[in-house]
Formats: sequence, structure tokens, C-alpha cells
Amino acid sequence: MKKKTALITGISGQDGAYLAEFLINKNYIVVGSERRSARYDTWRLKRLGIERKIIREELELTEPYEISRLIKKYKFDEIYNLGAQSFVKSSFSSPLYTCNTNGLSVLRILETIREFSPNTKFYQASSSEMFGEILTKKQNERTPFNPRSPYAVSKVFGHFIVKNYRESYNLFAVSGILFNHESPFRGEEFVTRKITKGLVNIINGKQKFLELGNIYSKRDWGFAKEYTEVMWKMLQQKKPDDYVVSTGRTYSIKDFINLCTDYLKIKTKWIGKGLDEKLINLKNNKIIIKISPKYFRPSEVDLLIGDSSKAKKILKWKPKTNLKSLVKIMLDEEIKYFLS
Ligand code: NAP
Ligand code: G4F
Repeated sequence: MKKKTALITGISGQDGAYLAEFLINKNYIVVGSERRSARYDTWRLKRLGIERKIIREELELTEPYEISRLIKKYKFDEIYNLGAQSFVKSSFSSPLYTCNTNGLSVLRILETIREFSPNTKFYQASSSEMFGEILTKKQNERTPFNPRSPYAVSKVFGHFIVKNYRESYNLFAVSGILFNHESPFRGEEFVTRKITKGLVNIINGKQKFLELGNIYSKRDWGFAKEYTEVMWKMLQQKKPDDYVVSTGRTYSIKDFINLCTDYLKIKTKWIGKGLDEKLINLKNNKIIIKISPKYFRPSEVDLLIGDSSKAKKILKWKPKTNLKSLVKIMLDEEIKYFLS
């Protein structure tokens, strides 16, 4: 049987690495696109041992002609559009760049598929951030969006342009509305990895304390490796459709910290309130976490909690890793690479 060829934009990111591994194991030819940037880094692909199994191509998502060159060259069976300016906080300082990269690039890809490769199936990385200030207790495919950042607005554009091209031109184009998903491959700017790395640095004397922003927001956190598998499942269905992917449980950043300190067996105590709240290490009475206004956002998403019953019913998918297990996976890997 002829091997399928898939393009993953954002191959250097967390999800790109796990998805590439998954597709390689499914015998796909994987083309991974990278932008011409000094930041390009293959550490995740190296750690998975798949760096040499990927065909690397250049693609800057904001460049209109690069995507058409690639699509004409490969006529991909599947495209997974994971590339994005994915850090919500940066979207407040770079709103135009964020909207161009995350929003208009989706349209650029869809237009090219429509014109040159209409049989290509397309997956768009939509986000639970689109629900923003939530309008229902749990969020599913029918919950209205209420975005709270330029990032979320850019993803809403991407989401609806996918729906529009599916309905107008009969393309197999879908969006996965994924809730937060984490792993040892998470970028260090995101809160979970900042905490796991920071705490391991602190107990090993490499860092004195950690500064965080709003520790009371709540997220529905899953394990990234499981979430990339569901992207593929969406493209194997008879009918293209959008799906929410989540665990259905929500925890605050403070809960996540407490799970980490429990696992690391650090005896701690929270003291103070607001900007003066601190986490003290009871062994030596030193402050290990402080609050800094530097990490607050102009507008915050206070609470996210997903309802992925549609994915469970149709895709036969459900999450396996709870937050306590995810904390263990992240901290074990953090310790292993700190010591190596
Ligand atoms: P990530 O680790 O930040 O990876 C983002 C990728 O996009 C990187 O490879 C980055 O390349 C690339 N990229 C950024 N700007 C680009 C540009 N202008 N042109 C080409 N490539 C560009 O993100 P992730 O966590 O894997 O997430 C994957 C996708 O899912 C993103 O679209 C994100 O918005 C979305 N999403 C993520 C989550 C989550 O919880 N992780 C939840 C919902 C949706 P560089 O290495 O060069 O920066
Ligand atoms: O880890 P975060 O930066 O993730 P956020 O904003 O929820 O976005 C992530 O998940 C989205 C899915 O819902 C993706 F679409 C998006 O691409 C990204 O992957 O922040 C989580 C929470 C926020 O409420 C933030 O204000 O943690 C809070 N927080 C508190 N202190 C902090 C910090 N976030 C970061 N990054 N750094 C802090 O020091």
C-alpha cells in the first residue's frame, strides 16, 4: 500500500514532536516545516530519536507563497497545522503578528488546498482559549466563543474559516478544540513547565525562587502525547467535523504547584495574600514562590473545563492520564535531564 504523506507545521513545538512520532509509527512519510529562524531547535525530535526520519522543509507561515510551493510539491494526504504564535501573553504585545500567523495563515493554507490539492485533509489546531470568559459551566462544540486575548481572537478566525471552507467548498477540513495539554516537551514559558523546571532547579540549588502571576486561574490539563493521537483520529473519519478534546477536570495553578511539591516531598506553607502571597520551604524557611505583577495579563481566562463526550462517542477517545500522573511524568523527566 502507498505510504501516506503528511505535513506538520510547527514540527519544532511540543505537539509537532509527539504527532511526528505517532505518524512515523503509523508508517507515514512526515514532512515537518520549520521557519528560517535562529530559534529553530530540534531537541524534542532528538529526544524521541526521530530527527532523521523527518523531511524538513522551510515554511514561514506569514509568507503567502511558501505554503503554495510546498502543497504543489507534495500534494499531501494530510496537513496538520500546528504552527502558531502560541503564547497567550505575547499576543498582547504582538497582536498583529499573532493574528497574521495564527489566523490569516489558516486561510492561506485553505486557499491553496482548494486551488491545488482539494483531496488533502486539513487539521487546524483550535484552542479552548476561544471560550475565554466562559458562557457555560462546561465547554463543548456548541458553546459560544468569548475570546479574551488577541491569541484567542486569532484562533476564532482560524476556527471559523475552516468551517466556512468545509461548508463552501466541501473540503475535508476540521478543527480540534484542544484544552491545555502539557508534557516534558512543553515550552518553558508556559506555566506548568516553568513550575516543574523551576522547582527542580530550586531543590538542586541552581535557582533561588520562582516568580509567577495569577495562581488562581483554573485549567483543564491533559497529557500532550494522548492529545496528538486524537488529531489523527479526526482525519480518519468519514465525515469532517470539529471536536473538543479535554479531561473534564479543572485545577488551579496553585493546585498544580501543591501536587509538584508533594511529589518532590518538599514540606511547604502558603503565607500572605494577593501580591504578598508566598510559598515557604519549611525545611529552611526560604521563599520558593513569589507573585509578580509582571506575569499578569491585561485580561485573564479564569476557568476552563471541557466536555469531550462527542470525541468519546464518535472517535472512541478518552484521556488516560490524570493531573497527578502528569505531574509525575513531567517531574521525573525534569530530574532526569537536570542530572544528565
Ligand atoms: P509550541 O510548542 O509553541 O509550538 C509552536 C510551533 O509553531 C513551533 O514549532 C514554532 O516554531 C511554530 N511557529 C511559530 N510561529 C511560526 C511562524 N510564523 N511560521 C512557522 N512556524 C511558526 O505549541 P504547541 O503547544 O505544540 O501547540 C501546537 C498548536 O496547538 C499551536 O497552534 C497552539 O496554538 C495550539 N494549541 C495548543 C494547546 C496546548 O495546550 N499546548 C492547546 C490548544 C491549542 P519555532 O520553534 O521556530 O518557534
Ligand atoms: O501556561 P499558560 O501560559 O497557558 P494558557 O494561557 O492557558 O495557554 C495555553 O493553553 C491554551 C489552551 O487553552 C493554548 F491555546 C495556548 O496556545 C497555550 O498552550 O498559562 C496558564 C495560566 C494562565 O491563567 C496564566 O495567567 O497560568 C497563569 N500563570 C500564572 N503565572 C502563568 C504564570 N502563566 C505563565 N505562562 N507564566 C506565569 O508565570
